[in-house]
Amino acid sequence: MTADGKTTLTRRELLRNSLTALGVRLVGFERFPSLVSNQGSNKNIFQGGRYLGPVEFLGEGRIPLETPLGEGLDGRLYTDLSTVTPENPTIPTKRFYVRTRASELLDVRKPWVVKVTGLIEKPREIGMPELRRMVRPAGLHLMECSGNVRLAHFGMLSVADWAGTQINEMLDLFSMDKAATHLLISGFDRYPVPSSTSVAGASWIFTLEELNSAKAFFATEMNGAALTKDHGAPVRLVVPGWYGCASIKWVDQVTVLGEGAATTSQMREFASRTMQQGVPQLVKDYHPAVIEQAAMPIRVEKWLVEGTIKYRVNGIAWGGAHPATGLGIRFSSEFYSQEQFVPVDDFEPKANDPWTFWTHAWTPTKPGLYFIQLRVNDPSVPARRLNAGYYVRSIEITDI
Ligand SMILES: Nc1nc2c(c(=O)[nH]1)N[C@H]1C(S)=C(S)[C@@H](COP(=O)(O)O)O[C@H]1N2
Ligand SMILES: [Mo]
Repeated sequence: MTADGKTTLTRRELLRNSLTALGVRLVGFERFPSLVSNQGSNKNIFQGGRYLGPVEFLGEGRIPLETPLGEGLDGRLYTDLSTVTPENPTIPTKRFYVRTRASELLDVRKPWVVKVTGLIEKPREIGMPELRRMVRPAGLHLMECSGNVRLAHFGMLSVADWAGTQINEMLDLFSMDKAATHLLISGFDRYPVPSSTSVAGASWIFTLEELNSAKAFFATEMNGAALTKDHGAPVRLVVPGWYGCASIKWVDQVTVLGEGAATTSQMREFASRTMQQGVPQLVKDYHPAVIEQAAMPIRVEKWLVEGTIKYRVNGIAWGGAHPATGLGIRFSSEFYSQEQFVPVDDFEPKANDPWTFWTHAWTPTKPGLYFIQLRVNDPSVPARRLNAGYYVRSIEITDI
């Protein structure tokens, strides 16, 4: 397709064809093992061993990673999670996943304002200088698209170091009616070309309590610099612990609402992906779009240790409301398996947001195809996606 140098495909066609036509980008894996710290029970297993190379995950498509693809609502950039290490837990902005790229209709030359209306005493517009005066560091937060799929190597998951204005602080500027219970947060979402897969119009309705307990904020900076266009410049919502679909970009309107509101088109579009019952028509029937406890491997390394081949599985855990007490892992030759889970060697959960890193040493007894699945040891922890096998990844072991 590109061999003759005459690329006539549009970016969107490229995205459509990329499953079959494009190769997977190669990464310099060699530099990672030395960076990974050895803690816990299998502490020194790999010390003095020789790193032989990575084992690629199978059946995850050939979409190029960390390359902007497509335009507008169909625009994507998938993060390469295999390069993430505990020493560098944030994803640089140009590698942070993108779901929906900035619209060509977005006019960033005229001063941006956020219109605040609804059940408040004096509706008015807030300009960026006023918003920026309240900006404070917000720390590291993870964002995951509810449509984060295996065919894109689960690359719609990233962590950045954010700064912004806490929603609460902004609301303090207003005197609210007694009936005020919810906020409708809307962003610019008009595109020159309609999307084949997504609905235009981006807004989400939260209870004031949900925004408060999540410590939601209007971000103006990520990783120490102003937001980029594709990530929602000049201002976007970030709701820590919730799926990305609630983190509205290009925020231009905040409406204070009372009880009884109907769900927005964005909420209905993402109903199944955020695990709602059917498509709720009313906000009161819509569950918070929170990320439940999840975990997956991100890099499998092959090592030679004292004459034997060993594998080191590196992974992440994220989501959920409380740090998990333990993680189990299993390597099975079938997707649906009776195989028992064994405790992950090195897992010290510190937080649910952002991600926690774990490693596990594994010595397979026979070559073949393996499905790697994780689970939390405590069955009372909600983990529907994890338990349904959503994040199962497979590899082929040829050397033992
Ligand atoms: N205005 C607007 N905001 C939006 C979207 C959109 O299409 N339009 N997509 C949402 C979805 S589905 C996700 S996962 C996040 C992605 O944010 P990112 O592209 O900065 O990673 O933005 C959210 N905010
Ligand atoms: Mo998303």
